[in-house]
Amino acid sequence: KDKSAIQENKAAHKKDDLKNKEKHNHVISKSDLNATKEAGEPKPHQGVDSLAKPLVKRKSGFHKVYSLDVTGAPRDAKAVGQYGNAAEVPGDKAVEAKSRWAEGHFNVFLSDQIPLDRAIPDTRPQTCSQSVVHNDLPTTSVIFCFVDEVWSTLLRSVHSVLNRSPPHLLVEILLVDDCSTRDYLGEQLDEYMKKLPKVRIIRLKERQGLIRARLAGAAVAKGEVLTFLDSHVECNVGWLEPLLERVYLDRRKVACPVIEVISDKDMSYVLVDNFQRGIFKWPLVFGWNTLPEEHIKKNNMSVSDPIRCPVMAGGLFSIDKKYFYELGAYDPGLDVWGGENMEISFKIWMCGGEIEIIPCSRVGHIFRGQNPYKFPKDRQKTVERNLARVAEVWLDEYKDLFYGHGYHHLLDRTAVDIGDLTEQIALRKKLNCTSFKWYLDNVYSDIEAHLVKAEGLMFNHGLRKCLAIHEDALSFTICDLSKKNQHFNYTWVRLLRQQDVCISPRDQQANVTLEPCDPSKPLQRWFHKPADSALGEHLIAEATTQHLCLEAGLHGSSLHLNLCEPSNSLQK
Ligand code: LR7
Ligand code: MN
Repeated sequence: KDKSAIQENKAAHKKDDLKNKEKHNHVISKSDLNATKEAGEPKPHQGVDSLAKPLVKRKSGFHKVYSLDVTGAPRDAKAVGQYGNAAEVPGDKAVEAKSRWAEGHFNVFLSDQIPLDRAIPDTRPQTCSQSVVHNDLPTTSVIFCFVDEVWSTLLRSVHSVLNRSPPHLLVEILLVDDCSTRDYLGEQLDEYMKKLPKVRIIRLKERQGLIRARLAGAAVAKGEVLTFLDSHVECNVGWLEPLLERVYLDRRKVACPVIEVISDKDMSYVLVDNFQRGIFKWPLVFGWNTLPEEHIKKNNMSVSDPIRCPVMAGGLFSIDKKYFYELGAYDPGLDVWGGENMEISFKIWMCGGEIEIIPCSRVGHIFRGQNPYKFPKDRQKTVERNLARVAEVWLDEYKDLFYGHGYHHLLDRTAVDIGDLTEQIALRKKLNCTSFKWYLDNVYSDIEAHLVKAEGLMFNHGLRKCLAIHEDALSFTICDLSKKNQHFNYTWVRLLRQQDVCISPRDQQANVTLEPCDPSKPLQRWFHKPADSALGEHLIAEATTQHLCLEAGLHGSSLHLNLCEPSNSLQK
């Protein structure tokens, strides 16, 4: 198959309904395998030097994916942690190991014992070593940004890329130092990297956070594809080509490896379950879940097929460089850590791209319980501010679900400054991106995303009548489900709403009226005390100094606030 055939396939692909895209993953047929002969077929764990015929870039055709590992048979088979095995702290070193934990929030002592080029088990699904990729894959720059990374993990990350990436595809490794404070990351690192011609170090004068640090790396990258990695990883055999292949097939595909686990305790390399995809739960919390069984069956998926992901984990992915900039890269207003994975994920899906996990590409990552570096400002505040920026720009009316799951306080913009969003909003418009509702319907249809927390009638137990809006005023009347003016929403941001008007105390006084809804007004927020609480079901006006309860007037013609009383049925 020549390249033009593939391109035709690509064109057809773009028109397809997103839901059907998986079916087109395999554009390479078995007969293509013949083409690999020409290019030579390296065996797993074969050294770079022994490649039968190094590929010349820009030659059409295919080859079997290079299962490179220059360590081949490892130099020291008996070394600590070799082959990704668990390492153990000797009894007399336990105190030392413990005291060094905080340097990286993992077992730094053990990491320092393990060879920088250790072998790890090839955990790819069986078919992966036989799969074929194009000879003329795009080149890549690998970007590691780091702050105060542990020496041995940083170096092991770099060596795993150098040892397991086809040299002709790896233009460079960019190490972006986000203003580290540790001595060894200065001259000592410069010295070390002088020996590795592909490695360039970029020093940021001020701490920028990982988002702007990545942007600094991307800005100087020379490769056609940007490959971002965390600075405590080990790339597995054959990790790179399957990622670049996806970008080659469609430059709007953003490819992520399967992220495996390097144990923070014993540094062993642990493989993860198949069919995992990246998702989020409210309030924009990243997580993993297994593809539903029926989805796997319906699409006849094998363990090596790409997996569409509603969101990516954030740290490890390949993206076409030009496409990254077309998308406006990251919102540079995001600080330090967090939320950028949501931002780039929504942006990719809503503006014409796709995110996939590629099971034939696997990278180990040390998952840590805590960030081992300082946040210039409060950590919690930094992350929630980032998330609020993302919610405001990308979530449309669904942003209420974000705020409504524990972030109500962010709505008060006099207390919380989330910065200027003009450019981000303009960008979304310019790119002509779809709505968040489209994203939910087409990319992540199994998330729970009801726009309001509750809807229906507001029945008062004391009067045994329902609240209604009649002639722009509130009053109680015989309950009737068919009457629109008795329908209220209780929104995620705690408004009691009918169309555009909301129930609101008149300042701090006892009277309650209707006002145009405005979630930034704390006075309009009602805390709902659920029915199963000892106090019974109440609606408490949040912003009143005494936390007053909503109460029906005796004759049903009014609504007011009063001191909360558990036994007062007019408050229920
Ligand atoms: O201020 C900073 N400057 C930096 O350069 C803070 C961090 N960094 C570097 C840091 O040294 C590291 O190399 O940025 C990288 C990521 O930071 P981590 O390792 O502390 O992040 P994490 O692994 O805890 O978190 C995940 O979510 C982050 C949200 O902002 C980023 O997207 C990380 O890249 C991401 N990591 C992964 O996706 C790996 C798998 C984790 C999961 C699930
Ligand atoms: Mn990490």
